[in-house]
Amino acid sequence: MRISNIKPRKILDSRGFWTLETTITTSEGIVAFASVPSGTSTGKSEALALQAYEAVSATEEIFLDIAGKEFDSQLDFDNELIAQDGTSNKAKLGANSILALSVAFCRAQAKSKNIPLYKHINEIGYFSGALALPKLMMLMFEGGKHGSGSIDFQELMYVTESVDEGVLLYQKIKNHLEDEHLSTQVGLEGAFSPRELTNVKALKIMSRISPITPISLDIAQSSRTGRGIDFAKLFNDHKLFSVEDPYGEEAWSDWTSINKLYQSKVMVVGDDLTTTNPTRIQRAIDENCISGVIIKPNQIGTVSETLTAINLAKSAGLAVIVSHRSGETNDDFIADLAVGAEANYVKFGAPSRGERVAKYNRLITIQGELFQTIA
Ligand code: 2PG
Ligand code: MG
Repeated sequence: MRISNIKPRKILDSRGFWTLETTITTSEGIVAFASVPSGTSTGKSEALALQAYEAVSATEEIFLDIAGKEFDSQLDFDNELIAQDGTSNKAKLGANSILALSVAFCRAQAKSKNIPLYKHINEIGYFSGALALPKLMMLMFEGGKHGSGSIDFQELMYVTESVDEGVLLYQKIKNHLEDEHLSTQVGLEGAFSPRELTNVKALKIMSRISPITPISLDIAQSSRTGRGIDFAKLFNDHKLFSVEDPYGEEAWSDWTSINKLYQSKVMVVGDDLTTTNPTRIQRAIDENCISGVIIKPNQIGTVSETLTAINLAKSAGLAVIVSHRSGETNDDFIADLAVGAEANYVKFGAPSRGERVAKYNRLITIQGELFQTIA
């Protein structure tokens, strides 16, 4: 595939910050686009994004090198971008400039093969071919850097089998808050963030509303200012399915301890620890730090490296959770990625803000295509 034209532009993300959208045109006349998200509680070892206006110039610079060149595969294309950048963390050309091109290329190839994007991802990642819908970690309450109240765990989620189930629970929580005259204000990812609630109170509401639905937490410890957490007490008092980023991003030995102690009971999930970076995921595997891993393409910067990270995680038996960022666009690529890469779970926020709903709605469309059903 050859790229004959590109058009990068600044667009807004869900927090009112500028981000990048890039449209490519291939010599076959295929047009494909991608826009990139960014985080609020970013891990220190994530690939670096440039300011949106700088990313526009960097994309134009990249084009000078790739224009008209033949690229046989995603890997071929991504390797060219990685080589042109030449840094270990995409600091020169920016993970945002590179990822927008990489995802647009992926879409263009799917279009050229005339197959759905998730199917194309399934093929280029050499996954098993058994396409299924992932389970959902659907966000109900949010705090820390994502909220504005006194909840300081970043995310409190229900693990549900379907969008239907998650949406029903979200509405039940909303009704409960209204009945209790608590605020239904939402945080960055559309979940409730009432000033009056604490971590424990929010957890209690979730257990009361649905005692049988498993609960997942993202502590986001590296971004937390609150006191250390007594995990023995937390796990004893609340039935938790998983806990993400329970310790700081460089506290490797603490991770090993908590994972060894609780791995039969609670899934320990790496996000800021692992940053979708195969080298860091390998270290987390070697040191037995985690049993699940968050996958965010913009943490590493190309589709190929994201697929490598997923395959590595799978080969070590880790659960794979494909995740959005707090600063999102309406791009729904991660829904196709999750299905195509046969992820176990997705984390797309609450079902209540356009940029989150875009991903859920794409999952519903894919579900319809795969199983001829409505969610
Ligand atoms: C996380 C993400 C998404 P952010 O920590 O898992 O919820 O947050 O995009 O702010 O890093
Ligand atoms: Mg996280």
